[in-house]
Amino acid sequence: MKEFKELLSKEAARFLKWQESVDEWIVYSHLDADGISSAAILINYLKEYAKARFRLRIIQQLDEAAIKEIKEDERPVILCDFGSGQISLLKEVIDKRKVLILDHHQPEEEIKSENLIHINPCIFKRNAGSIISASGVVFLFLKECGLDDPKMASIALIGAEGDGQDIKSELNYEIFKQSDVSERKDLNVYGHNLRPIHKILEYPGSYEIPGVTGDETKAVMMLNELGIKLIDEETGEFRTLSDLSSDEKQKLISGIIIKRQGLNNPQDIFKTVYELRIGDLNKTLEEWSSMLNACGRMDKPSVGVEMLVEGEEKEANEVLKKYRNELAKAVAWLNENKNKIVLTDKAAYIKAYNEIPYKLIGTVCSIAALTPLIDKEFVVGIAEMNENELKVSIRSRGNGVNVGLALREAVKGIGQGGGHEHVGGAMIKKNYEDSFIKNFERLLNS
Ligand SMILES: [Mn+2]
Repeated sequence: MKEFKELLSKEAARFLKWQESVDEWIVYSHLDADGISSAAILINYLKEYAKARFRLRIIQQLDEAAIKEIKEDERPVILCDFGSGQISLLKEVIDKRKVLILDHHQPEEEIKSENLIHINPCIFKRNAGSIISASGVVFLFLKECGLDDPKMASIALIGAEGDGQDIKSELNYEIFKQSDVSERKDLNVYGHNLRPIHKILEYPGSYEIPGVTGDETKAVMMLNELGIKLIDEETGEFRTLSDLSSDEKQKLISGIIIKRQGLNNPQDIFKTVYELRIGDLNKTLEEWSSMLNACGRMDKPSVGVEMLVEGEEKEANEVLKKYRNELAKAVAWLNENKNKIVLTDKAAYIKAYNEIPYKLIGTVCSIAALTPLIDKEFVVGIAEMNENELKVSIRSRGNGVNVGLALREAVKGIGQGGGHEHVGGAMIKKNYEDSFIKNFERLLNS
């Protein structure tokens, strides 16, 4: 990625020059974990290094409404985790004001302008969006502008985790080496610091504990047999994996492996766990990113930004609880309404409309794509955004079709959308649902 590095340093010089004449920016970022991490790094830079003022807006999509809002403003603009795919819609803004785009989605077209700085590794390498996050792009760019802070490198990796990326990819690993994130081999489960241990045994994730998986009572019994206490006597709360002493941890690991004897790879229960401490909070990157994601989806992105900046989690934990309830409701709805899933050769269309909040439909599709619930290569969710528009989310299990590109093509003229190889999102006008499905099906089968 030599060309990308050259772009970073060349454009950093221009951005520093811009700062001499700008004292207030408007910043737009995406409301997922990557977008919120991007925003946290960027506003830290604007405050501490550029000494500039800003107004921050965190939104689900850079749609027409958002672009209209940008057009009506007069301040120069910074866009994170979107913008590359909407450059043609931003032409008018770029003609008049300075625009900085820090993104990792497939660019739509390239515009050359004195008013535009466009930082995106996909300009040089297709699908680079899966080897570095927007927060990683923000970090690497601002580093060239003088940012020097391991905490910001760490936050960039929360974004990478949120976008499902490999922390060992070339660019992410470079950021990792500058961060405070630690790595260790540990149990391959989600929620080392977040979930009660018996819940982890009940749903360990990618492997099975025969006789225990799926059965909460058996999970509790297993802990009893191993002599591991379920509840912390002092606080009265459920203990998490990170509360275990190393002796207890060892007992638990052997207990799991013993129960897995007879399976092909009984020892196959480990992975690299990345952990980050901010203030008094110690969490895995997965946990940080799911908390940010919850804050975004529940319309409380600023709670997420504050958690990262202040290392304070009380409010974020409440948001996470509410989010999990909402999500459980949505998944329950899907289970009870399988008859509303329209199946084609390759895809399943979940027509949820107003039964699932549109901000949750993408997550519901991810869950559906990860479970045996839906057995198709492409899971497409459709939910109501407002009176006139539908939100479309797509997840694929991996095959030759690039979801982001196919989706962009399928909504041409009837909406807007894009994404990455396996993940896509769009909004379309309500009356055009059928033509979207027809277009998408044609692309899947061509
Ligand atoms: Mn992203």
